[in-house]
Amino acid sequence: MSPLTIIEANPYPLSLNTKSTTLLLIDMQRDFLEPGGFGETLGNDVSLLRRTIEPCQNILKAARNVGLSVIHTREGHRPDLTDAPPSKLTRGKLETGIGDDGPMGRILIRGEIGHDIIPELTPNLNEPIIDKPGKGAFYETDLHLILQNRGIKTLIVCGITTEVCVHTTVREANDRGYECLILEDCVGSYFPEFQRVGIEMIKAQGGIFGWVSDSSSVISAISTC
Ligand code: C5J
Repeated sequence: MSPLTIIEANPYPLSLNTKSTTLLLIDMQRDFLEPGGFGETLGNDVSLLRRTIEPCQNILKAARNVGLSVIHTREGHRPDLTDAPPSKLTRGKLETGIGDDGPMGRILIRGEIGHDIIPELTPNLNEPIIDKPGKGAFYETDLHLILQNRGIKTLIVCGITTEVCVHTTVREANDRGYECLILEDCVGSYFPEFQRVGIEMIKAQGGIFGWVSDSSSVISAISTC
């Protein structure tokens, strides 16, 4: 069977080769998504993010079935916080912020329960996890190196949050020459307006940052490869 397929997408259909495509799942971490986590303690409605879990599970299952490369990311820091810029630690003047004790361990610290990926999307052993100190998955990580070594040209992007880590990563990917396909039902924001505008921005101007599609369109296209 051919690895080439065409995905129904906006602003126009995207041709991709499953051999040079990776599924990138961004920051599907307990502290952002779970009731009682950091995101909820900041006053956010986590159900706005949790609606992405089932479609992400579906696309992850389909990707594994057809042997598509899968990569996960997590946002977080070393326990001594030496990789966290002071500006990131102090901004927001939060009562409980990065590095402080939170409901699921120290907030956004590697190794803590809240920092881990939600159990619904547990990575397989052969799926790299990129631990990133910033919002973008390319900044101070080996993601670009891994993608280059695998001959990856196209990223199918899922995860949270749409306007922060998803957008930053997609912009970084564009500047490095990757094509990005963002799955609208698999990315989420605590702010409905940011979700809507974040998606619009990607596909505006002929797809200035890439294409927008959804999990079922990609699943039906790759399942025939
Ligand atoms: C945020 C993220 N919003 N993963 N992180 O701080 O988007």
